[in-house]
Amino acid sequence: MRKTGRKLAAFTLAAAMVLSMAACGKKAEAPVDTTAATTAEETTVAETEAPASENQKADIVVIGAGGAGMTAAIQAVQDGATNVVVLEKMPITGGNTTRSTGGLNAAATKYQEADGIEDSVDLFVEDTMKGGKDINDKELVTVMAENSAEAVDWVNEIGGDLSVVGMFGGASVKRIHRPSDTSAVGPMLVKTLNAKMAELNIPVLLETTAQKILVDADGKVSGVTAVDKDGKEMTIDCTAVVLATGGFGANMDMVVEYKSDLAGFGTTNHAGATGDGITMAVEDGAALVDMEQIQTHPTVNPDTQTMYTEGVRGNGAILVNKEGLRFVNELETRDVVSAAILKQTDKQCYMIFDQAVRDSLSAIESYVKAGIVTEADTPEALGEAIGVDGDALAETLKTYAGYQASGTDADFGRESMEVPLDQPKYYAALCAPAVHHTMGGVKINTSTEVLKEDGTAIPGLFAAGEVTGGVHGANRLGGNAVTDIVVFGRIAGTAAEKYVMDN
Ligand code: MEZ
Repeated sequence: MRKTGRKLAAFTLAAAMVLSMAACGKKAEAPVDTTAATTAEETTVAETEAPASENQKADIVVIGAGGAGMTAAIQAVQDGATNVVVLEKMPITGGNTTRSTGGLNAAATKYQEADGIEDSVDLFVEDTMKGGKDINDKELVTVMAENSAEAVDWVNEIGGDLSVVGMFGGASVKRIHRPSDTSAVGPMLVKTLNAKMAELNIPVLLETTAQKILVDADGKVSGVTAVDKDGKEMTIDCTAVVLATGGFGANMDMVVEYKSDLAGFGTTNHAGATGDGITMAVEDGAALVDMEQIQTHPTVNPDTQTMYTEGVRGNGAILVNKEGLRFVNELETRDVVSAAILKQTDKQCYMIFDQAVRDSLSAIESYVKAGIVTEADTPEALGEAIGVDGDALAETLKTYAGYQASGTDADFGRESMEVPLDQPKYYAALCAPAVHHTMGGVKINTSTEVLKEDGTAIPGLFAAGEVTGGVHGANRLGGNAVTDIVVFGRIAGTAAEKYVMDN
């Protein structure tokens, strides 16, 4: 049974009122039941008459307005939830999803079928387990793979655009789904989720940092305390919480605490990825899993920390060291490629591609615009421009073109070689590995319930996305983060709404 029984608009307007009154230095007041309220004016009157209190009420509080949190909130409302509020500590929504480029991995989709790509849930599970060195929670991986095709459809149904299928590291077949214009997936997804949140009137309190998930004497979730940008504290009583605060890839102290050899590395993460949700869940007894499993992305500009999407390699680019030589199968998993780069001169390498690759992926235009790609008319001139032996680079490209023509990479066994890399212009981008994804986090079951060390669930607490651990094991495959946030975000929204109805 729904406890608060208010229309969604009640929280939206009341919440806005809390913020504006806090800004005026007035004491916040509890929203009264404004089911009948249809205008801001009526709600304002009702609020003014309500007894003074710091408390707000919601059925579900989602902590974190990244991809997982917004997906959970939308799904909960699509399932019938009427009083959902989302808290976001940053001034904008999106979290790390905003920075996501490559796409969403999904198996057995209509888009793969249209391209004649044979894939299956089993193969997706197998690739993900292999990429994760088999320490992944196979049940979670299976649920992710089983729901991946529907995740693509759901994103498209709510106004998104995932229809082009490409190749990524660690995948046996083309499986990563990206926008039809081959642009970065993250901005498209965040824009889509923002628009759906607005259409469904789901309130987001920006610059509002959750501090504690409250539990009652029976250990059930009962609310969330939070603080807004002016330092005003609030408590939101609620029945369920969806934790979707992301990982800790921007918290270098925490990264180094769990994996000391990453000291001094850069990060691809947005500033808000500091692991607060993990700390909050632990305070309530949540178990953690795989915390020391932290992934570096191999192709990150060492000066700007801009990530060059793996899609550039998937569409044909190779990696060469400062001697102009290839040194790895560029489509190996990220742990393997990162480790290989760290063995090269200066622990850096160059990603090399040609005009055909540039034309195949519009995400590349942003790197060119940012001035972090060097171009030249010939391989020799490119080498000279980046301080690499031009003859060696030209020889490497000639050899690679031969491998591409024969279909056999005699040096490193790369299977997908999309293009011969012989179309001027030629391009080079300096790369080094940087912290990218924290695979560890809060332990969940396949219903996204947060689990304690004894395996029992914390009633009313659900989690989805990078705040959780177990899905990706020791190494996440590129494209699986977006699958994770959409699949488990949706499951969390549904589970939280059901929990509210049952409690
Ligand atoms: O999943 C990712 O991290 C991803 C797709 C990154 C990228 O290289 O684009």
